[in-house]
Amino acid sequence: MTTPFMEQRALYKPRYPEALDTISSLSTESFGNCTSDVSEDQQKQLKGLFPKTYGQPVIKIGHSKTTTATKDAKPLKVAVILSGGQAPGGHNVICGLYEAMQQVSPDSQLIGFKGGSSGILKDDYLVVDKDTADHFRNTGGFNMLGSGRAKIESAEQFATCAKVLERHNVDGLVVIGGDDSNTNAALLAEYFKAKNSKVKVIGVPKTIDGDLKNKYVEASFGFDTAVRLYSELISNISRDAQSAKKYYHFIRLMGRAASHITLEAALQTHPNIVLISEEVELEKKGLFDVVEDIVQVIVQRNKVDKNYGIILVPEGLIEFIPEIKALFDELNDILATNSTYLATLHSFTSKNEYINHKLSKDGSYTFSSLPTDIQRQLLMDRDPHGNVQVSRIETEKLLIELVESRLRELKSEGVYTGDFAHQSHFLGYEGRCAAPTNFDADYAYSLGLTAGALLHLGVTGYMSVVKNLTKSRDQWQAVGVPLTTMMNIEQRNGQKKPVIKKSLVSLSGAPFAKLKEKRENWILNDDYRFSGAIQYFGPPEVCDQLPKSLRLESDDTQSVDC
Ligand code: FBP
Repeated sequence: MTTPFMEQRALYKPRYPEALDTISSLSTESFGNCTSDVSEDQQKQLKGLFPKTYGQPVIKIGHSKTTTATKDAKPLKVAVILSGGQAPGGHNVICGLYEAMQQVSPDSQLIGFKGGSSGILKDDYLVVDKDTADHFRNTGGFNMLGSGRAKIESAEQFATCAKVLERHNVDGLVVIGGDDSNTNAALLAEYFKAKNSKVKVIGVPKTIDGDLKNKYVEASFGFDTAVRLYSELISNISRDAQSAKKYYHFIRLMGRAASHITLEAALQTHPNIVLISEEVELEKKGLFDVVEDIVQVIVQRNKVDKNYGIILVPEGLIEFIPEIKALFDELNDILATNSTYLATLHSFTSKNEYINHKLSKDGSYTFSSLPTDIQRQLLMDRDPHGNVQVSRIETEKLLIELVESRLRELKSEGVYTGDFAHQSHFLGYEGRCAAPTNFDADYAYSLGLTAGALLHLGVTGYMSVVKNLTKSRDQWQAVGVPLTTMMNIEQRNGQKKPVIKKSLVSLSGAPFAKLKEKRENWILNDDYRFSGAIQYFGPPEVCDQLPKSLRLESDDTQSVDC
């Protein structure tokens, strides 16, 4: 069922770097040495784990003087998966990839496995052809193929994956995913190279969380659209708060461990309070310190007759509060090492008792001091990559409960005279499948073209990267970056594992500096900024905006209006 919006949006032609117009005659140049930021010891371990793919150069894709045109290039057969959480722009990556392959040869064939990597294991796929690409171009969602969080992990799964991909006779696999999915892509690339298989593996940086970025990757696609949508909703809630003057709105925002989404949304909307998990951790603030900070603002605002406000809370906050972080570390180990026994305990009370008995004295104290609902949420299964599912922990409600109880104390002491009424919100899923902004539509499409170019150039174990994102599209630069260069060794599910390093908010970076400069002014003055809805049609000033944090990281910070 189509709508006027869908019909018009389908006509949008994503913009991309000029060099990607003639993929069949591309060449690569080494783009300087590839340097890793991890310790020498970790680099040595990574080299041992990835003997075939570690240490490859970063490559720039373009037309050099030595370019050799390969007019009658061999058709490509490629498989693609969408992996992990939905992010606006996923379909455009597939359209870009499909169109890159068509440039190489009209006989190229793209197949998409359904439901993430489990689709490969089940050999469940569909053929992506021109009609499919035309139907899904510029649309949000991952519904063309579906997605999944399963991981290809055991020797048997690697072998099945190889069997399926080799039976389809594919030249390459493109994994569109976040840090964990791209880690899986690196492992697959190494596996295929070690067995001299022709299957090459390329990753594409996807996630609304914005935590898949580093010195080579400026942004992940999907972040811009999701934050813009959350910012519109926060702006609307701010207007409601300012009109009704009766509620404090505690708004938890998705983003997993990293607070990038919350930071960007704050720069776009100017809430009264914004919590940044990375700062809470650095300042070693306990749960009660965080609550006290909020309470102090509420007391101050009450003195000027403002008993309403907007508080932004990153969903990963709870993992950064020192006593809870320590509790998580203990819980993760207990849950991983006792999973078989725990599966036999069916009631929450019996699980709770067993775990409490295994926890250290401090761990048990922290755990017992939390409300039962939160305890229950902390014990929920980790995802297949060993991550705590923070989207399911209602931190905003925990904060409300503790703030309310502290304000009651202050009221009885006569320090606070207001009435604390509150609303809680969780903004997450509503942003993940929106139609991509122009920026995400163009960026994702360019990443797809780049992935196709990398496969045509015959490399493996690379991430498709587009650089110079704050410049005009003709200055965007397509690059291939070795996946192993982004890795470090971390503790996952009780074991040391190579994983792509998550990027957290840098407290010495320009976006956080801008927030610090501005946020004092937002506490008492209601400086709410109305960011408006995502605009798809109209003047470039509104349609072609970039994330403020991306601009602050790349451009002159004074030129960024926040
Ligand atoms: P990715 O890391 O896979 O991109 O997922 C992003 C995300 O939306 C997080 O912000 C959130 O914590 C998580 O997915 C929720 O996962 P699920 O979709 O499994 O509930």
